[in-house]
Amino acid sequence: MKKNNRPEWVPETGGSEFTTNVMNGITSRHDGLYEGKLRTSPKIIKPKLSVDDYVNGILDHNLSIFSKAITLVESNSQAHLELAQKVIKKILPHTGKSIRIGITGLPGAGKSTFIEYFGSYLCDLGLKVAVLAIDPSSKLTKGSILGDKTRMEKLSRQPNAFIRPSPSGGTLGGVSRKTRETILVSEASGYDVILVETVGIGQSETTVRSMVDFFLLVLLPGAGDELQGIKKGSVELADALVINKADGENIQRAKLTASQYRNSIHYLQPYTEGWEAKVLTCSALTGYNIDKIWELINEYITFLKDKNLFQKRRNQQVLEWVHSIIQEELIQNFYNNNNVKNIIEEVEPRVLSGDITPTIAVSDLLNAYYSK
Ligand SMILES: Nc1nc2c(ncn2[C@@H]2O[C@H](COP(=O)(O)OP(=O)(O)OP(=O)(O)O)[C@@H](O)[C@H]2O)c(=O)[nH]1
Ligand SMILES: [Mg+2]
Repeated sequence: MKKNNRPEWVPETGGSEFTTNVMNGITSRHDGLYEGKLRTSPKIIKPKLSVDDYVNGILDHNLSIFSKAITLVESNSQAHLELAQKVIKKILPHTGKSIRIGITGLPGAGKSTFIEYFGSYLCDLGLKVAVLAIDPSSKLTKGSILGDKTRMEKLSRQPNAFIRPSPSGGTLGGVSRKTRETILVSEASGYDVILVETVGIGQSETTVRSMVDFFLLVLLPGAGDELQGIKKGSVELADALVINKADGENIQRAKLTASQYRNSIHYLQPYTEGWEAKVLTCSALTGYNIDKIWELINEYITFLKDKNLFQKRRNQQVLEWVHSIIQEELIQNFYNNNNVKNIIEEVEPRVLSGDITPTIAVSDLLNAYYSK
């Protein structure tokens, strides 16, 4: 320490215990204010990533860029949407290599717990696993599905796992676009298995079915369809049913439930021609039969590939997606149209009072829509 930079009260013989230093003063004006140019703190400008930065980061498995790419895909801003589309177009040749699995079932059936065990099992096999969710109720419940990553504490600690809660906001179509594109980004970044969780109520089930290869319905032991609130339609969408919570006192009940489902499935139209949905019992708590479920999925994928159905179905799904976007956009455009907005409130009561028929009402509304 320079001697002349020490306060005057430091003794001549003072050692390093007197660490206080004196800074040189500044030249000031008569009012005490600094005369020179004030130094402002440097602006922190986050460099914007280019399309190629995103693409290279995704392909190089750069986790930070990968996460940014997902955020980009999930953004609702038009500028981000355009950038995201450019990125997706470039990564497309590197997508499609994963196995996409949908998991559905009523709240409390144990989907998240199942994914936690199953996902960890796959990671232990050396696979990279991405867990996504579609939760149409998330606007109300602030994301019940995967809203809380602690439900998947073990899996979220796995370096080979990536967990993303349901994107929030927007229509189901918007949410499904984000999830589909997140699947593509995950695949390009080397994820081998994609698990998409959804609740077994409403449209979201059909939506998830249309973006996965394999669809698993998680059920509880002991209760029949009616008690479980499961619609026949949900069972018909599934490639396999698992009766979860087959542990402790529930083992026998789970077996019985499984055999009941096996019997009733014969009468249903299989979702995949030639593949009758398989029924297994499992426990997401003890891990019982988790390995069998993975075996079954592989058997199913082999079946699809042998019949040349794997790529055929994926192609169909892409085209269905295109058409569903068109439908959604057109409907939105129709209801946002000012001419339609102007007359719809008069038209509706006239239909109800019998003044005009529904067909005439539609024709009036469409004429309003098409008139300049
Ligand atoms: N005994 C037993 N309990 C289980 C099993 N799987 C899940 N549970 C319990 O069931 C409860 C619900 O599990 P979740 O995994 O949150 O169910 P979920 O289907 O994801 O529910 P939502 O996300 O709300 O639709 C939790 O308390 C779990 O600990 C199981 O195999 N055996
Ligand atoms: Mg859950």
